[in-house]
Amino acid sequence: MSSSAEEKSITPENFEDLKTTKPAVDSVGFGGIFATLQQTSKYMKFTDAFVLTRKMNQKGGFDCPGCAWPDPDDERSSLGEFCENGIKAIAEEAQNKTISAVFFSKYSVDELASWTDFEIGKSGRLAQPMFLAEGATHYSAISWDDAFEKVGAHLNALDSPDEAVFYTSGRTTNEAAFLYQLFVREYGTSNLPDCSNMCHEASGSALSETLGIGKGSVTLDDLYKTELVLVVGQNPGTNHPRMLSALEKCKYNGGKVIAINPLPEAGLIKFTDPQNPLKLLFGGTQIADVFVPITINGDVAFFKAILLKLLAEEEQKGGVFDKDFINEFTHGYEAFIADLKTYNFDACLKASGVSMAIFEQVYELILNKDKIIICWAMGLTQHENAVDNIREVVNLLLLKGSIGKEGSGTCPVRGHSNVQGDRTVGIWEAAPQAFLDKIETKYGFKPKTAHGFSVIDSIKAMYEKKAKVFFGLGGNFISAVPDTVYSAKALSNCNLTVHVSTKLNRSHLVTGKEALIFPCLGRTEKDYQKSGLQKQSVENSMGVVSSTKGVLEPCSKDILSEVAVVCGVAHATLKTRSKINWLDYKDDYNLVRDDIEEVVSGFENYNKRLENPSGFYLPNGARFRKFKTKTGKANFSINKMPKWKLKNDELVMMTIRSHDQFNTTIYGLDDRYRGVFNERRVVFMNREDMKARGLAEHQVVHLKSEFNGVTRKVRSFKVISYDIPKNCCATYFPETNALVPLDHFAHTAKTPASKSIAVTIEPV
Ligand SMILES: Nc1nc2c(c(=O)[nH]1)N[C@H]1C(S)=C(S)[C@@H](COP(=O)(O)OP(=O)(O)OC[C@H]3O[C@@H](n4cnc5c(=O)[nH]c(N)nc54)[C@H](O)[C@@H]3O)O[C@H]1N2
Ligand SMILES: Nc1nc2c(c(=O)[nH]1)N[C@H]1C(S)=C(S)[C@@H](COP(=O)(O)OP(=O)(O)OC[C@H]3O[C@@H](n4cnc5c(=O)[nH]c(N)nc54)[C@H](O)[C@@H]3O)O[C@H]1N2
Ligand SMILES: [Mo]
Repeated sequence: MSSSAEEKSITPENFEDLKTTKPAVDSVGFGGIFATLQQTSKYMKFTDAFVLTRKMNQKGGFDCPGCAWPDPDDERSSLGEFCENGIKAIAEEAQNKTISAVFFSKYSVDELASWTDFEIGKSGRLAQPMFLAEGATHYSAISWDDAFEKVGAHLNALDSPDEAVFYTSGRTTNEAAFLYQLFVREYGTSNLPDCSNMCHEASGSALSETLGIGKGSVTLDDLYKTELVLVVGQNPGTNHPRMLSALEKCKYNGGKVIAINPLPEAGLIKFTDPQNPLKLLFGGTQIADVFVPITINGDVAFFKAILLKLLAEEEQKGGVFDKDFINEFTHGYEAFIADLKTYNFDACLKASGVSMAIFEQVYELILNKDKIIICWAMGLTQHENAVDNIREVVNLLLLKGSIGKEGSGTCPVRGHSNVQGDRTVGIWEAAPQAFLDKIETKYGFKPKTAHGFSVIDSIKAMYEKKAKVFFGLGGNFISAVPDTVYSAKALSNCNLTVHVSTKLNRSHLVTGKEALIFPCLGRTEKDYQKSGLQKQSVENSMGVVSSTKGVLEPCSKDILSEVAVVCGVAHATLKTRSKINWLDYKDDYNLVRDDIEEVVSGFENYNKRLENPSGFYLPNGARFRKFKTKTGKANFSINKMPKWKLKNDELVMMTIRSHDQFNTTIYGLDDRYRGVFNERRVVFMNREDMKARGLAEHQVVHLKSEFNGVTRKVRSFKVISYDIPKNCCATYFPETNALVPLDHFAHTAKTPASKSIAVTIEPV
């Protein structure tokens, strides 16, 4: 008997050999350089490693497939604009091992699913298209043409195009993403869920409503010139290491930094630039001037406390709020102030878990600065009240007039390297009508206007057998989504699951009745097509579009670019009923960019401007105080305090990234900055909470969550005592995703609440 999809979706429960030390206070430095060398020498050819590090994030080189942090517009380090975790990302992609039919005939799907995610990832690059027939135990080889026909046959057999789901992960380039959504819309559905639904969707919702653009407003230059940066719910030392160089530059120019986080993350406390030899010898920069150890999901309460104190000062002495800005550019001030006055300062501060002494330091800085930037990531977006978190951040910036002027504004720090670009070019289950109209004008078919499925809706639809084909362009759906066991059942209900991937992952093992793996080129590889070597383009977290061009030879002759895969699937599915010559695009990507220029605003002269080595900025109204909201102004908003309470002995759990992973890709088993080595099945707890439960260091426990009467459980985690506020705990994503209830998500944005899960700890 083969194991069930539910069994295969869960990571193995066995332990490695956990070692813990005191967490680091310093980030990068020699430790980072050592880790980088280790990573490249273990998994890559030395010559490849050399070529890659020289070309990474260089003008005319390739865009790092890691995070979306921008490159400096002007000077770039001649050593390569890279970081330890960028090197890990490319080492993972440019592995010197490949896997093809021989590998898949040796290992059954069941056996592969019994491996850890770390082992699965290290098996090598996918090198050949593979097919899993109904009832088969092993994948077998299939030709590209047969595979495309199979997808087409399945899609064309559905009763309605809405029975198919087309997921995108944020590494996909603008060119591939644009063609993909175009195909999906011509096929007839708007079911385009993407990783953004689980990531910064709440930022998009909150910012569109309040400032008229779902993206951040600042540039890198603003960060250098600001007086004060708040880094809220973000761990840049691990997830956006190059951001630390920008913060360091800001500090050098006299700026101050406040870090608001339940954990004293190493990079935020002290940073040593790996590209500056003197700093390496003489110690790094103290980054955070104030560290605020907030309770998980205490941010609305904390910001309300700040807003109340600012209001009191404004009413007593005046001169605190930027009244000229508020009068000219904003809407809803009076209603916002009236609502704010209904809150009590002491109650807000208490709910935030922050001491009066620390509060006052933060308050003084905010009171006395006029150029403020607020940066945030998943610590704000993955809560039920995520949209409120971000709208409250905007309220603060609006009161201070700190938007649309130099050194001020919003900075949601995006995750995947092109997640922002994918949305810009149309990967959106809820695309605006104006965009759909442009598609209709250009291509002569009417795209579906009703909104499609987000990630959460897609899982429900598959579970209820309303969706029967799942297609993933990149990503690792089963490990990334909430409620693993329920979601595995949902995927296994499908007739066909297809993944376009560079590397093997758990989603290839938790399949529909039939499954396909389409191996594709990665960012680092050369993309040869009929018209010659192709470049592609991406948009970073600050709205700069630039080109990316691989430098290594492809890992196999039998893999295709994502663009070629999309064209192949579109051609095989739509055949003569299409109004588009799909196969032309793959021969020359300039044609795709010409189309994007016609359909998406801001891309005038796309091909020409892409020749600029630094790329070009997309239009951004908020940056210039042009707010394209319903009121035509920047909107104040009214946000409630989160209501939910912990029961009995529950703790609130956040699922976070270790230093050795990129989302579901596990680079290694260490979390160096947090002093955790050789194990991922851990739960970080406050010492008092451990004591109250009689738990010893490294004791083995199970974790349980209860939501709306449903109990979910994950087994075998070791307790680590840590500097985390009382009643809070932390585990790594994706091992505990099975505890995240599918129906616990951010209002408006539907982002799973992966950072506020009520759990109980059960000693084994
Ligand atoms: N190396 C590496 N780089 C990456 C990624 C990766 O996995 N590895 N992932 C990429 C992606 S897709 C993304 S979205 C980003 C993610 O980047 P981050 O958002 O930095 O990633 P997380 O580990 O989820 O960290 C969230 C941080 O928020 C804090 N936090 C949790 N809950 C709260 C809260 O309620 N309030 C506050 N104030 N803080 C809270 C946590 O302690 C943690 O420091 O990174 C991108 N870059
Ligand atoms: N509990 C919990 N869950 C979370 C989160 C959390 O913090 N906590 N974070 C959420 C967030 S922020 C995100 S963004 C999602 C991430 O969700 P996803 O984007 O779906 O997951 P990744 O792990 O980034 O995807 C990794 C896979 O992408 C494939 N891949 C890598 N590079 C390429 C490429 O260039 N092309 C193609 N076609 N494939 C490629 C590889 O096969 C690899 O196995 O997870 C979300 N899930
Ligand atoms: Mo993300």
